[in-house]
Amino acid sequence: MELNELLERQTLAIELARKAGKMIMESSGLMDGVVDEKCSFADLVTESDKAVEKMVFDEIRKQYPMDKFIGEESANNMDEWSDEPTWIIDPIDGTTNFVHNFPFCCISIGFTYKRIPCLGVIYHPHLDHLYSAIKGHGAKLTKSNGETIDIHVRPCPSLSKALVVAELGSQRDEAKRKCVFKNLESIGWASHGIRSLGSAALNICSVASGQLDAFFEFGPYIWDICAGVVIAMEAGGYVCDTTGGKLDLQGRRFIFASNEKLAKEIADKLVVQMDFKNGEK
Ligand code: LIP
Repeated sequence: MELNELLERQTLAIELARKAGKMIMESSGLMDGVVDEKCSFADLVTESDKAVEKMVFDEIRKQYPMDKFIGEESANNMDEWSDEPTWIIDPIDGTTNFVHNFPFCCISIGFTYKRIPCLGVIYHPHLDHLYSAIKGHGAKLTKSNGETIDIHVRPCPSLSKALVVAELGSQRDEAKRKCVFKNLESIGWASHGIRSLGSAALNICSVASGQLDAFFEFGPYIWDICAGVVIAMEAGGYVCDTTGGKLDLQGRRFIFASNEKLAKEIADKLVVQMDFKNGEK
């Protein structure tokens, strides 16, 4: 896909991310609002998730009616992921934070062509921070004062010098509980520490902008990470599967790190793996 076609899509994605951010800020704090549960009592969805996703898809369809769409809140009736130009969107990443009025959630708009993530836009409305990247053209942050800066991962020589983000996730079954806590112990005890912030997309942006050194998780979906993959790699980061192998965007397990050596050190230290592609939930 030509750069000008991606730049056009990036402009639309940024406009819609900011519009979605306004919707998020006008409706946050829904503990007493309409909150439904998905796979567990900790896996939440709100009317705002659905409204934001509908707005974004409707607006994109007006300009790109032939593009395909995959979204968290309509995943069961969306397009199958293919080589076609495809928008992959998490309308509110960090929904649990949103419901609890904890100011760490975002909209994540990713775009793939021939199954390659090539455009990512992530907007954190509480800070008015907009992260954006086009494959091969760097990663940028536009701050609340309107200044746009290039973002880069920070050098980190080893896990023993790393600040790592990891999540409990929203599943509540024994296999996941074992995976989360055995790995938290193994990685946490060998690092400067673990942070758990509740948004995969913003965790990735924190690594991409040099605030954290690595993020790993078992469970999130393609819409949680698609935009972040572009931003992290364009910021000089390294992305792989939790085994250290090639990232599978649909594998629901990943390591984002500031460099390959750190990513591989983390992969070696993960003591429990989960295989979501072959049956594990
Ligand atoms: C969230 C992810 C997070 C994960 C949560 C949840 P959502 O996405 O960003 O990394 O730990 O369980 O999946 O559901 O808020 O869009």
